[in-house]
Amino acid sequence: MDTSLARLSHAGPAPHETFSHGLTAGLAKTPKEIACKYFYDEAGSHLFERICGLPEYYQTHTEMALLYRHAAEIAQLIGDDVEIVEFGAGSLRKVRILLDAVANIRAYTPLDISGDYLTDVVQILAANYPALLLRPLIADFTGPLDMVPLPGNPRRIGFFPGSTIGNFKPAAAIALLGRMRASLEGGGLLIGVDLAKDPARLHAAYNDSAGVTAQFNKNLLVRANRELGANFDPNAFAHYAPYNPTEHRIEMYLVSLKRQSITICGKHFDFAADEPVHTEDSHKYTIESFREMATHAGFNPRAAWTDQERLFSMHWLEAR
Ligand code: AVI
Repeated sequence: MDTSLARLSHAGPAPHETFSHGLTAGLAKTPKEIACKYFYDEAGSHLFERICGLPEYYQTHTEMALLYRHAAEIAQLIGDDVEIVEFGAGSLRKVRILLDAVANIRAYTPLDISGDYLTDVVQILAANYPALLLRPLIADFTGPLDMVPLPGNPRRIGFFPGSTIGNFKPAAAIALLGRMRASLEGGGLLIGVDLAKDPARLHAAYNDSAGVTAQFNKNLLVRANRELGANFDPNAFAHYAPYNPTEHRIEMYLVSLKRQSITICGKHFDFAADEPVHTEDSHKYTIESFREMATHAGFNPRAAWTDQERLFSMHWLEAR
């Protein structure tokens, strides 16, 4: 590996983005909410990995199958002499499909808020792809996206799998796609998007029989207890994840099972019996509705791939 560019650039979270600030600000709102970015501490990331392997959670294996099946066509659209920029902590299994299919990748730039995750990525990939230039970047991809150009300006290709775009409300999703588009400087974006489907299928995916999604949701409370000395009893909250067909999204909540008062960092929060705390939205699109959204963000949508059951989609978008 060429280590000259593999130094981790570090920004660190601004004070208003820390878990303690985000949690207490969200619980002070009416209705109460906790931002879904706080799911992903170490325990939460492991729980999410387990979700990805659940039989009900069709998204991960369907997306992997799409990537394998269409790798040659995707590689042709991407072209060669490119820099691949991955937005957020992805599964290395997914990006490897691209690294193996695309000819002559100049650099791989994984962008994530977790330095530990990036260190692991660099170690694993450096061993397997010794000729690849790795330049991990510690950054929040929802913020400004400034990347130093590589010598010779290879075409920039964004990779944003896993339908993480669905966790943003449509207006915020368009804004995020717009910032990604600007950072790609005329390149392209390969993005995975979950599709609207039978609500029963969606409901099962977010209410799995093994209870892993419930544990993932309640990990927010466990994390608050561990990191901030809060006194949540996770058993006094229920995991609730209905599908909202009007907004085309799964909504996740933690519902207080009784009247209770919780102390976090010296602040008191009262919960009524049956009071919900909103923890996540996961929007579902049709291929057409997503292409329309991408167009609003300044992309020209080109190819789109889906599976036989039309569960999940991959899109190739060109930056205007
Ligand atoms: C990361 N994100 C796309 C997942 C989703 O499906 O919205 C997070 C998740 N929440 C519950 N299960 C999985």
